Amino acid sequence: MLSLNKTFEEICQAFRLKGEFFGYNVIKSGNINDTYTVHTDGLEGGRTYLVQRINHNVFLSPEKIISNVCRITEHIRLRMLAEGERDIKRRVLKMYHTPEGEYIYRSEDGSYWRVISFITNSCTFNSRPTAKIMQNAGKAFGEFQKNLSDFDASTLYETIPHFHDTVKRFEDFEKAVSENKAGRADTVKEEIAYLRSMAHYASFFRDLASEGKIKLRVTHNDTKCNNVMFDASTGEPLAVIDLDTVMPGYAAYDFGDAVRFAANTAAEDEKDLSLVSFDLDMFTRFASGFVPELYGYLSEEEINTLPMGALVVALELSSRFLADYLNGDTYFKTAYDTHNLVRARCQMHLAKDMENKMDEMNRIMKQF
Ligand code: GN1
Ligand code: MG
Repeated sequence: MLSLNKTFEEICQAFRLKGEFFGYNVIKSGNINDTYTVHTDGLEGGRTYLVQRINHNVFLSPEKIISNVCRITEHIRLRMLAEGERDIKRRVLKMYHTPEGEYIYRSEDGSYWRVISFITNSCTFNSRPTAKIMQNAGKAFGEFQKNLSDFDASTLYETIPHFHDTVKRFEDFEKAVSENKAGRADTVKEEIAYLRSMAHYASFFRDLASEGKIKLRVTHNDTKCNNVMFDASTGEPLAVIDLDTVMPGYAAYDFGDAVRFAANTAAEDEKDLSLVSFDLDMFTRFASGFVPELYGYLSEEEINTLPMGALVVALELSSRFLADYLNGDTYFKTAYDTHNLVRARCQMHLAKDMENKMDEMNRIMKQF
C-alpha cells in the first residue's frame, strides 16, 4: 500500500507548502473522495491544509472539476470583496497550485490529489444539527446560490453528466434491476416495487422547466449540512465546501437535498427505521435561512415548489443507492455488505414521510 506519509511529504514539496510536514488526520465524512488534514510546522508556526484524493472513478476528468471550482471560488471571492468582506480567507476556499501552475498532483499509484485551504477555527456538523445550525446552513446555501446568480451557467463543465436528472436516475435504476449484476434483485422486490410506484415524480421539475415555470441556475448539487463550514466559536456560517458538483441545476434540488439530509431525525444510514422521520421544525428552520437570501432571485413558482424538491431528491437518492446495491456497490463507499440497501431503505422511509407531510410543508412555505 502507498505510504500516505510519503505522499503528503511529496505533495507539500510539490505545492511548496509552508513548513515541514509532520502528520495528517483522516476526515471520515464523504462517500466519494478521501479527505485529510495535513499539518506542517515551521518558523512561522504550524499550518494545516486540506488534502484530497479525487475519486477518479466518479469524476472522470479531474481537470474539469478543478477548472469549475477555481472559477466559482474566484467569482465568489470578488463578489464578497466588492461587498466589503474582511474575513475573505475564511469565507471562500482557495485552491493551491504548484509553481508550474498545476492544481493536481499525481502520486505513484496514479491517484489524483489536490490541496485546498483549511479554514481556521471552523467546524462542520455531521450529527443532527441544532435549530440554529439548521437556519445558518440554509443561509449559507441560499447565499451561495445568490453569489452565483450572475455566473454564466453555460460556461461550466458538466462534471457528472445527468447528475440530478431524476428521470435518467430512474432509468439507470431500471437497468440495474434488469442486469441484476450482483444477483441481489430477488431480495429487494418490495423496494423495487415501491420505487416503481413513485416513478411518476421523477419528471416533476423537468416538466416545470419545459413549461417555462422554473429556470436552470448555478446550483451546488450536494447540499449536505456537512458541506458548510461554521465558525467554531459562534456557529455562524463561513463557507460552502465540496464544490465539485457545482453545475447548472434547479434551486429545489439544493433545497431538497439539504433538508432530506439535515431534517432527517436519524443518520442517512440508520438501520432502525422507526428512528427515521422528517422533522418539520428543522425543515422550517432551514427554509427560514435559505429563502430570504434568495428574495428577488427566485420566482414565486420556484419558492412554492421547494418542498417538492425534498421528496424528489429523496426518491432520486433511493434509486441511486438501490441501483448501486444491485450493481454490486461500485459507486458509493460502503462499510458493510448491505450498506447501500440500508441507505436506500432509509431514504424511502423518509420519502414516505415527506409525501404524508407535503401539504404541511407547502403551508409552511407560504410564510416566506
Ligand atoms: C455523495 O461525497 P458526498 O458524501 O458529499 C454523493 C451525493 C449524495 C451523497 C449521499 C458526487 O456525496 O450525490 O447525495 O453522497 N456525491 C456524488 O450521502 O455522487
Ligand atoms: Mg460531495
